[in-house]
Formats: sequence, C-alpha cells, structure tokens
Amino acid sequence: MKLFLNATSPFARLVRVAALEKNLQASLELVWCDPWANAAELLAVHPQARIPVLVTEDGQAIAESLLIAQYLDALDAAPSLVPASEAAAVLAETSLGYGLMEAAFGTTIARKHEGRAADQGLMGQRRLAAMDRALRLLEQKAVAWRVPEAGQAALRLDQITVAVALEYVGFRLPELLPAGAYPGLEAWLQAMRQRPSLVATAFA
Ligand SMILES: N[C@@H](CCC(=O)N[C@@H](CS)C(=O)NCC(=O)O)C(=O)O
Repeated sequence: MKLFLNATSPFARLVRVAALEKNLQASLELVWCDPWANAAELLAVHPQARIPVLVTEDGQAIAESLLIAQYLDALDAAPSLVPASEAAAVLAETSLGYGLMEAAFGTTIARKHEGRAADQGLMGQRRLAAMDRALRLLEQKAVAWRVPEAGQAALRLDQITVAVALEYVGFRLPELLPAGAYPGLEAWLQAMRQRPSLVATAFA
C-alpha cells in the first residue's frame, strides 16, 4: 500500500499513528509530497490533491484520514482501533478530537494566506470558539482518562485523534495551550508522547 503524506499534516499523522498501532508499517510505502503544489504523483491517484491518500494493494485510492483509518482497522481484526463494546464512546471522542484538528488546521491555513485578519471574520471566529469549547470539554473528560500502559495492545482511535489534534495545536497555535490552562490534558498528552507511534511521527 502507498500512503501519500507530508510531515506537517495532522490528518496524515493520524493515519500513520493508526498504521503503527495496527503494526502495518511494513506494508506501507510512504510517498512524501506537497499537496499545495498539486504534486503530480498525488493528482494522478486522487482529484482532490489533498493528503493523506492511501492507495490499497488492489489500486483503490482512499482520501480522508478517518476513512483510511477505518480501512486499516478492517485489515486485521485485532487490535481494534474502535472496540465494538465501546464504539459509541470512542467515536464520540474521536469526533471531538477531529473537530479540534480541523478547526486548528483551518485557522493555520487561513492565517497563512490572509494573516491574523482571518481570525476576525465569521469563519475565523467560529473556528476559535469551537476550539475553545472543544479544549474545555476535553479537559473535563481527561480527568477520567487512563494513560495507556506501555504494553497496551493498541491505542484506540479516540486516543490517537485527540493526541494528534493536541500535538497539532501545540505545534501551530501554541498560544491556545498556555502552560497550566488545561492541566488534565497536559498530563495526559505528556504521557501519550512517550508512545513509540507518536514519537516516530512527530511533526517536523
Ligand atoms: N478531511 C481531510 C482533510 C485533509 C486535508 O485538509 N489535508 C491538507 C493537508 S493537512 C491538504 O492536503 N491540503 C491541501 C489543499 O487543501 O489543497 C482528512 O481528514 O484527511
């Protein structure tokens, strides 16, 4: 399988972490590319020209990080990224992390092209408010989160998505995560950062 990606995309990192947690890295060829330059090799496989895209062994090109994660999860039953017994809770928390990731990415790109004025528009304000609400809700939830033990079979999709989203906010919008503002999330993320799949995929 081929995974089209770059080193700063939170969506691509989500997929890479999922693949590592599923022990699929040996079957994954990483194709580094620049979607913003309409990389020819990326356009050749998917018209969206966005990363990540996974091209499967039988030549199907799947875009959208969560769809790719779903595909990888289905390749091997165990370990499961979305254990059936807790699917609703896992997907609900995945959606919180994914929303944070999308809003953070949207803010980053809007600032890159329009400067800080982008934050003042309707969409900019909505993104900032959504991130604030998401961080406060995640902070409440983090009180109950257990840090995965080193031997834990695999991270779940919610753990992967929330951790990558927080890492991305810290990477691109660090002012949204001032030290001490979200102590529960901070402690959880600090422990999650030790996970080899997160170490191996750090933003560069
Ligand atoms: N919803 C998509 C988002 C993918 C996305 O926005 N990728 C960015 C890089 S982080 C991209 O390729 N942007 C190029 C563009 O929008 O033209 C997913 O979950 O995979």
